[in-house]
Amino acid sequence: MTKGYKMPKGFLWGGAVAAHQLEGGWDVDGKGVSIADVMTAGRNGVPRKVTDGVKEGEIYPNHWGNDFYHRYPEDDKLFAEMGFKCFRTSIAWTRIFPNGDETAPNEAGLKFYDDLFDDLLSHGIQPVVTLSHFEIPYHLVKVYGGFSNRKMIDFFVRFATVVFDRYKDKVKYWMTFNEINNQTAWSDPHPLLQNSGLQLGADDNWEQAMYQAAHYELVASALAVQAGHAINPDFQIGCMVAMCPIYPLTAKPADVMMAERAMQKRYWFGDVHCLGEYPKWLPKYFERKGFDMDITAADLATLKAGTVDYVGFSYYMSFVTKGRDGDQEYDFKEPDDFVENPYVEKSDWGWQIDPTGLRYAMNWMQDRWHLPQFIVENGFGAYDKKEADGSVHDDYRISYFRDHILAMEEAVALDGVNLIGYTPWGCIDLVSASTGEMAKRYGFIYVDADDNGHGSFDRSKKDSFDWFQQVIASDGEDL
Ligand code: P53
Repeated sequence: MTKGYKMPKGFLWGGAVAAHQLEGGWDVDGKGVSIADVMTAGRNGVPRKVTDGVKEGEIYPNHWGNDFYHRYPEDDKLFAEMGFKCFRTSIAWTRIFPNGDETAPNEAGLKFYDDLFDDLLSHGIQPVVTLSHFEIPYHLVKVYGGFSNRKMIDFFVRFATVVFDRYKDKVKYWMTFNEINNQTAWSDPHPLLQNSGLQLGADDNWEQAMYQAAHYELVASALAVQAGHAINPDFQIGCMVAMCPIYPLTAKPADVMMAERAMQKRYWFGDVHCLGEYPKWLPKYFERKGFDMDITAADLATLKAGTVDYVGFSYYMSFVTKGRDGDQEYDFKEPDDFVENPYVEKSDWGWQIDPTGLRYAMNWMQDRWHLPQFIVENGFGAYDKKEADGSVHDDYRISYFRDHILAMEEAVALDGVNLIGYTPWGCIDLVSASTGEMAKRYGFIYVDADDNGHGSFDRSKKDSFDWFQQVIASDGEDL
């Protein structure tokens, strides 16, 4: 057994999920169609497709998830058995506002989360809630162009206000936009669609569109923070960034400068959320690129008045980049400018495994943003093998968690980082966001379902279940 450091009293150990990846029940009780409901299944190395509405004959794994919508009482019991103090999920926007532009919410959707939160609370587990986690109403995508449209700010703030008000006595910790910075990377389909609901054509300037959509989201987030604090001053409302630190490949000055610019381009979202201001390099960059941005003086005042209470972040991996000979612009572009890290191993999906990167990132954020932090995702997607007796021997997952939790504890115990809690991703197996697979499993709890939604959906414990239970029981000392 590895000896870790005891985490402070009240530390929030738990687990994390997102509504669209586990609930299923995609069209029940008045729920509308979300962007996740029109994304087909992909595979390791094969991207998902987005269809124009729900089409006959296509496979949409988010339609069933792991059937949490119908099975959550059983799952909450297992979370309680593991010792969870909190459970991070999202509220599916389309359960509350099926199309997104209604003025009155859907009562059946609101009731579902009342029941879920009450059940969690009855086990002593506090809900931690993300407002927008890759599940924008599809109607807002089709009719308004998602967050390319300033009107989205009002729709989002209305949604936020309704749920803040409804759950003001049940939920204390909130986050506005999941992994708001994930959309800096180019891939197909572009994360701009999943994050912000933008469907781009071949001629569109995706980069300008990304900065504009992110700006509207940041304004929407700042307004939501203010609305939330007015409803309940005890609310803690955070941002959520995908933290993958980017290292220079060597000590060559051009490599170091490129890595600095890469960090700026990936984390300026956090600067705005936490400090309430755009960093100085960014208006210069817009000017040089000729981006014509809709950013008003009123917006800038809103950003300053709506800074977040804490930094929620995911940590899975780190990246590496290098400079280009003779290039003084350092226009880092993701993922083209990534190179392999010769010093670390990778998962089966090519995600670089780097526990020290977590400690490094926590120090970096503490020094830059000066706010409490909350690790709201961390984990290891792997192919699991269920044995004939039902057991799953996931020692690779235990080993990933042991190393990452130790690095997290060092950041707290040795470096003084102020950390609120730790919620491993996909604490129960669910549908992968990038590939739509069930086979990319993260859970301590196994769900008997395959990529096509076949199986009993029965739950069972993996070896990592008992291991994490002991970590929580010892407050992080027994790893
Ligand atoms: P999946 C990319 C890089 C880091 C985190 O991811 C990411 C992504 C996008 O997939 O997403 C977060 O399921 C996200 C979750 C997601 C989880 O990481 O692709 O917040 O919704 O499931 C793991 O293996």
